[in-house]
Amino acid sequence: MRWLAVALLVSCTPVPPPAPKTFSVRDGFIRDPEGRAVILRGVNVSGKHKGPPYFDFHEAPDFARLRDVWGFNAVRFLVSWSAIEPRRGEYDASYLAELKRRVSLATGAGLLVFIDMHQDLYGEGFVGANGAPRWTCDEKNYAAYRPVTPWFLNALSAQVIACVDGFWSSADLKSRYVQAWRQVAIALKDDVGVIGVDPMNEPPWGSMPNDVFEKTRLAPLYREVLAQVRAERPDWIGFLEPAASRNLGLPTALPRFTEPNVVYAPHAYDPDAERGLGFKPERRAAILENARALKAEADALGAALVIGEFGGNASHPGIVEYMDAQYASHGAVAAGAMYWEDTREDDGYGLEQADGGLKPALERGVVRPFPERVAGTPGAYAFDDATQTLTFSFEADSTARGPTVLSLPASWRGLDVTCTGGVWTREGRAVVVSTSTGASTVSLSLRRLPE
Ligand code: IDC
Repeated sequence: MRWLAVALLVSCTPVPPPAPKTFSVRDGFIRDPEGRAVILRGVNVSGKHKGPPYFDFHEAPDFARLRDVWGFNAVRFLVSWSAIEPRRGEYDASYLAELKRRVSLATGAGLLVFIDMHQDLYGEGFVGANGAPRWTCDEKNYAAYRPVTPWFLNALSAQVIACVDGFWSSADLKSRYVQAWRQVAIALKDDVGVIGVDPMNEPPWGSMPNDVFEKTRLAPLYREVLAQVRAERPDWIGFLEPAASRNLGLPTALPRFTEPNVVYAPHAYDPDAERGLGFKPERRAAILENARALKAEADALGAALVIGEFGGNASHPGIVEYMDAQYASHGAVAAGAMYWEDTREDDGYGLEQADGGLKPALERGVVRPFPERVAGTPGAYAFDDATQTLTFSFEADSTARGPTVLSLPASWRGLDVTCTGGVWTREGRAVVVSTSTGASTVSLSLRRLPE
């Protein structure tokens, strides 16, 4: 009898609830289904995505190269409201089908994808601009527009501001926008490699003070977009940007969201480099300081931090130092970061030359090893270009299932590894670290051996 009672007791012990099979955000990091922290490093897949034909060159081998040769694990994939709803109330089914196909090529290559609804300078009606469809604003604004260079100064144009204000004060247009997002969610809902949405690129604040705008206009729109897409995919993470004013150094006033699974996804550029002046090495400290400020803002929001855009023109002076400073700034706060952009152009931000080869300066500055899955709480990661050494430490967490994984570019062959607190093995391109229960701090140093 006693044995039976014990057996019953054992068999009645409640089974712990199954871990979510999806990605989520907890304790300042994106978490994979195994509970490991995920650091996203990758590229913006953009280029021709901003205007017709709304896609660039990427087919399966191009996504495979990003993952298997350069070692990235993520893509910020650009879509355009103009492409989705070219005429009011009419969705372009062939665009949405091609979107599904292209995204499936990226996720099929092992990349995690989040979707960015892009806009620069309101929309397509303005020469050189992209985003909102032409029908969303009065033609007289487009006709009166006189563009200046560099492109971003056109945000001050009276006509652009008129259209921006028109959008934010129109319940009807905002509703069309969130319904366009719903179409994206319907198209991509079965793709498990799509992990979230970036509701609006660099939201323009128009004539309202930027902090009032973030609280009264932007945050409510984010909530509506999240509600719409989560009706299709409850697990999708919100990669939420501050107003574009953050690029001018103005801290965000976004409120903390009650919705779960939020990533703070600002952009980080050096203002002088953006104006085409190249990068001055003495600006490194400012880049590092800015990432620390962004991390503090993410913490205040209860969010993880992913820098949704950083990048530079490889033909301008100081590009290696610029990208090295960027990498150092991301590593110091264990943030994810997405290079702007993977397109093909000789004079521009494109990672690839017009003929398709990787630009050597960007290979040096951007194509670097990083910790991609961490069974615990990531500490800082850093890369020393002179000695070709990655250093990284983390606090192991025995509740995380699965090992810690560091992603290396395929060009990293010979390797010298020092590891304390764990046991490492090499598996193809990756270094895989397992931790015995009890070990808390794990420290790693990976040095690339000369060929
Ligand atoms: C840039 C492109 C450039 C294009 C311009 C306007 O690199 O070829 O002419 O947009 O469409 C951003 C924007 C992103 C910019 C990028 C680099 O989100 O669209 O791309 N940038 O300037 N914000 C700050 C920098």
